[in-house]
Order: sequence, then C-alpha cells, then structure tokens
Amino acid sequence: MSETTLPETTPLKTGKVDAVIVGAGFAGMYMLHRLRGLGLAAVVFEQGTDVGGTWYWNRYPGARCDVESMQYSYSFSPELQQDWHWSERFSAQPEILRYAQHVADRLELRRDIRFETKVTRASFDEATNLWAVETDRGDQVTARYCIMATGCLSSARLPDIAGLDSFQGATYHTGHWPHEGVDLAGKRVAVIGTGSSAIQAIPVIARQAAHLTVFQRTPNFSIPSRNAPMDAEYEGWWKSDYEAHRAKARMMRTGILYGLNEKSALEVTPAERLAEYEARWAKGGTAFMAAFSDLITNREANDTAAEFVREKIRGLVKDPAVAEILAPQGYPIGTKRICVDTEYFETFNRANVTLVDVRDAPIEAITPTGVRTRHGETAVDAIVFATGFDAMTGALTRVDLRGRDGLGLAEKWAEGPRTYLGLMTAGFPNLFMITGPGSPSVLSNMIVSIEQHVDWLADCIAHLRARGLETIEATREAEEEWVAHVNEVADRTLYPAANSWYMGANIPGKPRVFMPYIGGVGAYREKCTEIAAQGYTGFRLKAGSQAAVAAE
Ligand code: NA7
Repeated sequence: MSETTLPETTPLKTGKVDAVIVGAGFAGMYMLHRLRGLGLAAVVFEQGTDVGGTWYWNRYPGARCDVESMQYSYSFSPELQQDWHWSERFSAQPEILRYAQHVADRLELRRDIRFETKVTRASFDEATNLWAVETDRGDQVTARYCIMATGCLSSARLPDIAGLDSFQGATYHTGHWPHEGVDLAGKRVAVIGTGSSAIQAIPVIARQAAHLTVFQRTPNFSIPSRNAPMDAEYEGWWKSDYEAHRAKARMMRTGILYGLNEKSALEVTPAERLAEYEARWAKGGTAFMAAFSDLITNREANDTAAEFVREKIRGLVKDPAVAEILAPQGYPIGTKRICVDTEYFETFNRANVTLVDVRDAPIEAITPTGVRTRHGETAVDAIVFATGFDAMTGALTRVDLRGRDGLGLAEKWAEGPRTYLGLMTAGFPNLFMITGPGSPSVLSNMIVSIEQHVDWLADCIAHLRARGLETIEATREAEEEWVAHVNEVADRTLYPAANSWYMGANIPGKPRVFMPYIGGVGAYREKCTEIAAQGYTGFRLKAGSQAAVAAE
C-alpha cells in the first residue's frame, strides 16, 4: 500500500508522495515502473518535454550509441526485448529516443512524469524523515524517498573563453542541440573539442558545411564502428536466448558481452599481437580494448595498442603533419573515453576541413566574427561547442540537496564525491543515486548498470517497507572504506594517468578524483547483492521516530 495516492490529473503543486524521482531518462523511467510495481505513488520531475534523458538532449548530427543496439536496451521485459527491432548495429540517437518513447507509451509512464520541470532543491527533514522537494514551477512535494536519476553526462559545459557572448553568429552545444535541427549547408563552421561527441559530429558536419575548422586541444583514440544495417542472423542469435546472453553480459567487466582475451599483450609474439589488433579493428567498436587483459593496467602493454592505433591514423590521414596532430600521445589508450567513429580520421582529407591544434596556442577569445588563437582569427558563421559535461557529479550538485543538519551535497563533496557503492552518501537518508559516482556507471553499458541499481533500490525499498522501517542511510565508516577501495582499484590501473573527465580534469577547480568504480560490473553486482542479502551491511536502517509517526 502506498502512503498516499497521487491525483492523476491535478497539476502537482503541493502534496505528498512516496517517492520523487528526478529525471526521466532510462534510469528514471525504469525506477518509476518498479516503484509502481511495489504499489508506491511516485512522481518524476523532468526538465525536457519528453522522456529519453541523454538521448533527448544529445541530438547533434551523427549522435550514436557506442554500445551495440542488441545490448543497449532494457532487459527487464522479455516481451519488450523480443518485440523491438533495431535497424542498425549501433543505433543512432533518433532511434534510441523512439525506443524510450515506445517504452513510455507501453508502460504508460508519462502520467506520473511532470515535464519541463526542474528540481531546484531537496532537503531532508529530520523530524519527519521526509524529503521536501521544490521545483522551478513552484511545486513543493514531500516524499519518503528522493531518487536522483539525473544521469552522468547531463550537465553540459561551455568553456570559460573570453568573448563568448560577443559572437554574432549561431552557437550550439552538442548536449543541447535544437530539436528542429540545424542547417549548416553553405556555412563556415567551427567545432571546438574532439571528444566522443565531436568525433561523431565532425564527419557529418563536414559533409554539410562550406568549410569546417576543428579546434583540437587533445587528440583522442578512436576505433571505427563498422556500423551497418542490423544483421538478421545476429539479431536472431540474441533473440533466440536473450535471457542467457544478458545474464552473461551482466557479469562482464563492462556489462557488455564481447570476446575478452585473457592473455597479456606481452606474452604473445608481435605477429600474434598485430593479428589480434587487426581483427578487432576490422570488427570495429570498443571491444578493441578487450584485445588483451592488461591494456588498462600495464603501460608497456597499453603502448602496443596505442601505437597500433596511431599507425592506423597515419595510414588514414593523407597529410603526415595533420596525421601527427591527430595521433594521440602522452596518455594511455582507453584512459580518456575510447571513441568510436564513422570515417572520422578520413574527414581530415577533405578539402573543406582544417584542423587547428590549440594545445600550445589555446583559444584566446571568441570574437564577434570567429575564433581567435595566438596565430590569428578564423572567421566562422557558426560555432559548435563539443566541450563536454561536468561529468558524474554536476547533475547532482547543481540541485541544492540538503541532508542532515542542512549539510549541502556540493559542500560535502567539495574534495570529490563520497558515496557508499555509488548508491547513497552518508548524512543523506533515503536519498538514492542511480549510477552515482563510486559505481561502474560510465565505464559500463549504462542500461545494464541502470537496471542493476534500480532493481537493487526497488528491493531495498520493499525490504524497508515490509519491516516498517522508515530510513536507510550509508554509515560514514562504510563510505570511508568504499571511497578508499574505489581509489585503490583505480590506482591499480592506468586511468589516473590521463586528464580525463573521469578524473574531473575537464572542469577548472574540480578535485582530481577518479569518480567511477573500475572493479568491474560483475564483481560490483555481486558485492551489492551480497550486502543486501546480509541485511544491508554498511547501511543504518531505522524505524520512524515517535515524532515522525505523529507527523504522519
Ligand atoms: P568530452 O569527451 O569531455 O570532450 C570535450 C572536448 O572538448 C575535449 O576534446 C576537450 O579537450 C575539448 N575542450 C573543452 N574545453 C576546451 C577549450 N577551452 N578549448 C579547446 N578544447 C576544449 O565530451 P563529449 O561530449 O565529446 O563526450 C562526453 C561523453 O559523452 C563521451 O565520453 C560519451 O560517453 C558520451 P580536452 O580533452 O579537455 O583537452
């Protein structure tokens, strides 16, 4: 039985629900579905006009998932996964958004989602053990549980470049692309940034624009996607035993089922090594990084893969000077998010594309007419900022979240995020994060990690309610230990060697802490399951205080 029932038709201004969910991406949608299944009244607040999260916002040309379609979908409903047909090996943004919309229709999710509504503040009331949640539309809602399904890469970031507002042409951020699309035909376009988003957008923009100038600070390693229409046989193989394949994927390091080579790159002959890399390059996709077991732990092993990709770049790009600028040096392959592309490097062979290396000559200013570096100004009609996100913590800390004693989350995390399992943070009872920092999240197939967290949370809430318990809270000791463990595991890898958004390095002033958990999706899942089975070790579970009961 739910504590209250949410009136379906009345706009929510004040009221009480069992749970507030923030965000209607894949995490928020599934969380709502699970909570409904438990008989809870839940409301979702979502800034966009529809569901889809990442796939709602990131509509830039070429936006595509780099996890294969057959694996980048919900697994909780056998009917849904059998019914849905993906048209390509790697799905493009419009198709993933249609899928999210289809799920929302099928499960009738929208009636409990308040769109175009941003949660501005949520504070925990210790007298009643309830969260008071406020929105920019004036809603004031109390809830037993507050669930942040706000995504890991949703807080878009513009760099602090002087003169940004002075530009007289059009500016776009890949993460906030206009819904009506953008016609860049005949335009002189600048793309700033060469991360995953830029690497997908650049080949498409180059085909439209009169001229494209790419401003690159750090080159990225990118593997060809070899995207193609869905192979019927491959789709059939997945669908013939989806459950068993999914079960295997859930236990993989990344939550993706692919061929993992258990050998070290250093124990095979150079010829065998090359053959392995060539085979994976030909097959395409991020499985390249699974070519050998030690690519992310051993620099010497990593160098062999990095050099292989650099050689490929040198082969693809006709101008040797341009190829050298595009060939990443100075950080291990995979320690900045590995990219997957369609004819990215080849695009620099086009006559209408110029690459500007801004590593040693940073962008000094955006002027009314273009982009200026020490070497001069490039006049453009439009600027595309592919400059990324305040990853993992940004979407959480930009909401004014207040736990016990009015402590703010941003304040608590001033030195870096601190969580227990990436699910909760001490001092914030009944505040849950889906794929929060300290969980595998961005290092994994996000939908696999989302489902694992949502299922764990739903089971946890059912556990509390069955026992008449009102709050769950991570203990400081468990949090300390988990943070130490997350760091210790990261330090066994090469990840901390790169200036990546995993490390918070893309945001000036953000503490350098490796944020996701790299212990592996399978091992992490087992740990979470074991903790729950043991009665939620490391969490404090409490019945309501008399005051709280009286206030009900
Ligand atoms: P990323 O991967 O954070 O890429 C942002 C890019 O923007 C990166 O190349 C940055 O260079 C560059 N950047 C940022 N600020 C500047 C300035 N001031 N000057 C020049 N270049 C700049 O974001 P994406 O959106 O591509 O990808 C994010 C994730 O979304 C991706 O990994 C997928 O998981 C989906 P830098 O490397 O910092 O030198």
